[in-house]
Amino acid sequence: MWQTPSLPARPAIILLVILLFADCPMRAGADPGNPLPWGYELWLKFAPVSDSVLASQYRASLEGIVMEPVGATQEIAYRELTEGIGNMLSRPLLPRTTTSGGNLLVAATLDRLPTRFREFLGERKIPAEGFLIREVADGPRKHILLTAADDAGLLYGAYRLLRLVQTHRPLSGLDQLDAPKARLRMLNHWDNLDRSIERGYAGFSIFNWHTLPDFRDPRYEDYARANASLGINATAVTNVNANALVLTEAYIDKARALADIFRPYGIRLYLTARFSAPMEIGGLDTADPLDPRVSAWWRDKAGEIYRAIPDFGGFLVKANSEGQPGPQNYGRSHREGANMLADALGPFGGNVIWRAFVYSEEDPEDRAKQAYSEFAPEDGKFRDNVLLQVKNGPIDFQPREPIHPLFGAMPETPLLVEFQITKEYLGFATHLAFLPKLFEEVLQTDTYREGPGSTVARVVDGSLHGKALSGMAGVANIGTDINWTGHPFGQADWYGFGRLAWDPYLSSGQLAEEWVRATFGNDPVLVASLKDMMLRSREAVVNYMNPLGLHHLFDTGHHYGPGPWVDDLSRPEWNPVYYHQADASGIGFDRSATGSNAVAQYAPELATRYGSLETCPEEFLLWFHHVPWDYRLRSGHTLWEGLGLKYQEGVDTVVGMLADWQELESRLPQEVYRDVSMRLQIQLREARWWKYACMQYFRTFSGMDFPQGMEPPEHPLEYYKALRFPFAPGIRPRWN
Ligand code: GCV
Repeated sequence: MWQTPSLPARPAIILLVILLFADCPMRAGADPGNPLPWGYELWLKFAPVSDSVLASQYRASLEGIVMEPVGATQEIAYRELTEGIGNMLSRPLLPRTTTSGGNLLVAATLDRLPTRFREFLGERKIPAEGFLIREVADGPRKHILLTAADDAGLLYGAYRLLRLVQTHRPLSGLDQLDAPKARLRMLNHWDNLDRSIERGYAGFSIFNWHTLPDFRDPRYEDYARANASLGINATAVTNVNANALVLTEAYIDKARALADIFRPYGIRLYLTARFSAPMEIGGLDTADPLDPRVSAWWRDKAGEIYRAIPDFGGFLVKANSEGQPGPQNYGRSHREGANMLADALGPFGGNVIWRAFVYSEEDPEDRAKQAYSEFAPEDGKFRDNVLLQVKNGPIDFQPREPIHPLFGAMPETPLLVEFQITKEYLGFATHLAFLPKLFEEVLQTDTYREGPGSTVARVVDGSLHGKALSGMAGVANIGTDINWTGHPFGQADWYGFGRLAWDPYLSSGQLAEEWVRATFGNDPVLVASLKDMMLRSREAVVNYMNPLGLHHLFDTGHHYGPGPWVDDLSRPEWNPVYYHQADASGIGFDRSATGSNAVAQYAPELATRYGSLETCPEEFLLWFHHVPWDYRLRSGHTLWEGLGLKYQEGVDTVVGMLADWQELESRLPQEVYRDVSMRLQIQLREARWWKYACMQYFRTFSGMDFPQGMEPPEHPLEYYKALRFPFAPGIRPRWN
């Protein structure tokens, strides 16, 4: 939800600092005598292996490299392997031939692999973008073989091998055949052409459209590299609340420059298409998708783009949603709009990614039901190159939501699951909330659409309905901040998203551990404590913001902090009171059969589970039910008591996180230690703010005393209601 705000003013000093650091390169021109500030290198530091026994084992396994790179992507793989392994082993990884002595790293795509190494594949086939890394015997010698069917696979395999060494995994007996489970693994940037970022909390956009195409900021390549290291293979670089200008000739040329940089890293560029572009930049008097002049305009536009960017991915479209233009402006359906664009892109191999995030101010139906009602009946009626992009839950990236009912409900339509990596609703860039925990919860939820085991992960990988085209999109949390993500731990969200897009079955625990090892090193105490802290962090945020299934209690527009009392916005569903429905009798949105019946949009197993008070998981209680204040929770507490105690639990978890962090001071780089300490202090203060503000407000309905065990509020309700944040970051500028 957003509202048109006044233009955010940013102090000149912040701009100056950001610009000073904005073009800081990770690789190109990095000066070894002048190390980069902490965080810029992300999880790609490839620091020397500190354990001397392990380091000598690695040195013995990797005595040289046999690789004759062909083309830009293989050159990158070669550079990564030689530099990365050289760094980690504190000695160069020198080129060799297979006839020279020693245990070697042998890396080549299958078509260039020496014949005697092919036999090590056996019957196994390496899929597109996949790779095999295997320790193979060559008489008394043992080589590490890295091979792939294509260049992208070789690059991904190189990053995997680097990760194995970086996280201190053994190479002996290694045998990993891996490939991405989904075809499309994508970032969505909500970046505007003026470099502001809608819901961005880490500075300005890294994409400087003003200086493109001539100025090729080294950061573009560092960005591509970071994505490629995770397997991300697509990016939409402009906001879904789109500006038609990006489709003009000058901007297509700028986009070409970006696409050229991304291409060797296996990344295809997408742009957001404003549906009214034929009018705004094409001189037409309509954007009606059934008007032949409009479809001809889009066909020509597609041709123009593909002449500049032959591997252009396609358009990402937000239409008839939150004020964006779309086919419904002309009485046409989403299907008609999407198919018209698909016909324009189809001849060039492009896709249309059509977002299902729609809800209408004219529609009195429960907002949680509207997307399903709109799209489910259209299944099978979209062109093959249309993907429907569906947010993880039916409302809007809340700290916890049940899964979107569209998952598994459109067997004939390719689907992309959309997550938000930027923390619009999870505390911006000051709160630590490890999002892969949220992503994992969604991915592992069973839709039951094709019987038990029909998880959302199987929607992502396409296996649920045999789809070749499917995947995952994440709204990026990246900006010009020197560490890319503002909060140092925001890097873990980018990392975890990318890894899950590659393999939606990975566990959040594994991802936390990988990231900590790659980022902070392999000190076992650090790894165990940080991993534990990260895995607790998301539930803490749920508890102190939106416990027991409450949702969208955020203050208006900027979504910074609590505003459960807001009831004066023009559209009912923009008001938090719409979502919690607190009154003297209780609290919660009745979406059971006696209420909006949103439960009926799920498969019967979930509909029954969610629809009854007795079986509804308590984490979704107030999402699906309006519950009396004195209702007994499974703990034996009344709902009112349980609510207060959940808020308190969230606060207490942050107290624990801060204490754990403080224990680690001597093991952490000072600048990160200080940075995260300050952010955790803010998080703690704000967790208390959420608890006090919400409980004070809800008490006006429950009329009950605060439960024992909950710290009493610091201020009266009016104090919290009066707080204002006119310059909170991330709001869309007025002119867009
Ligand atoms: C890009 C939410 C956000 C908007 C965002 C929208 C969307 O409503 O508040 O800023 O707009 O989602 O996903 O399109």
